[in-house]
Amino acid sequence: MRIDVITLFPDFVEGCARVGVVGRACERGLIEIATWNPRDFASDNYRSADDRCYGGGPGVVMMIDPLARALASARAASGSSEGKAIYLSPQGRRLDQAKVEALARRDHLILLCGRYEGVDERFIEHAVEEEISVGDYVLSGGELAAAIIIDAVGRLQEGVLHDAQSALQDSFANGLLDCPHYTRPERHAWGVVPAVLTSGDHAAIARWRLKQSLGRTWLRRPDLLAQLELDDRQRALLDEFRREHEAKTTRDRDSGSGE
Ligand code: 4GO
Repeated sequence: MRIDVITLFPDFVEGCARVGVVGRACERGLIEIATWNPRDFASDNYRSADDRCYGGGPGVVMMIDPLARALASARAASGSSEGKAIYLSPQGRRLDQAKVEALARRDHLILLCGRYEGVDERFIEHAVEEEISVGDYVLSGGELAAAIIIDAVGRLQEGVLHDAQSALQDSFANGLLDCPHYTRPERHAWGVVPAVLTSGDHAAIARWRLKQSLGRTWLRRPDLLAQLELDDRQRALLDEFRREHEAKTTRDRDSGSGE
């Protein structure tokens, strides 16, 4: 996959793309990332890429032409003559794992990072295919949001993760939150690893993990659970989790009350 990023802070985006799993994927040529700085396409000696807001008020807006020229260069370099950009903004549709998976299947993305008050609306109308938000909060620029997309999409590329299984086990891959994980030591002052995980019984381990995933999703993200159609086995596992959870909270309440 190739990702072109239009940004006033190319060093930041390139730095993000150099670390960890995605960094290794870039080194191995599984992902190619290029940045385009609208300042390099300015028409004045000040390298201006922004100007004051029509209608008054504080702040500036990114101008159409430096952005349009940056986009044209990204298109030329990537051989996609009419590719539009994805604009990262709080006005966009909220990103989720299903959207990440859809983006990951494409072979080219152009990400547009705004700064200041954002981008001239006419650029969005003409050159943006869609707006995506990484969450309901405001950032000072789109670069961190772009880095989130690059990471989430990059790690799903064929051959990027050591173990193809690990993406399948992620939170959300099956619409559920991930189960708890443990490593050595087995016994610690802060607790003991659940015995099933050291039993060697793979079927029992898989069952325990699914039960924990269902239970955690029920406890923490009932909204996700409501979107799923659980099969009989999943329903039974969740019922088991709920009974155990109920019993434990009752025990904790009774022992904590001093009676
Ligand atoms: C994206 C960009 C938030 C998001 C941004 C988000 N804030 N929630 N800020 O994905 C235009 C100028 C948008 C600053 C940018």
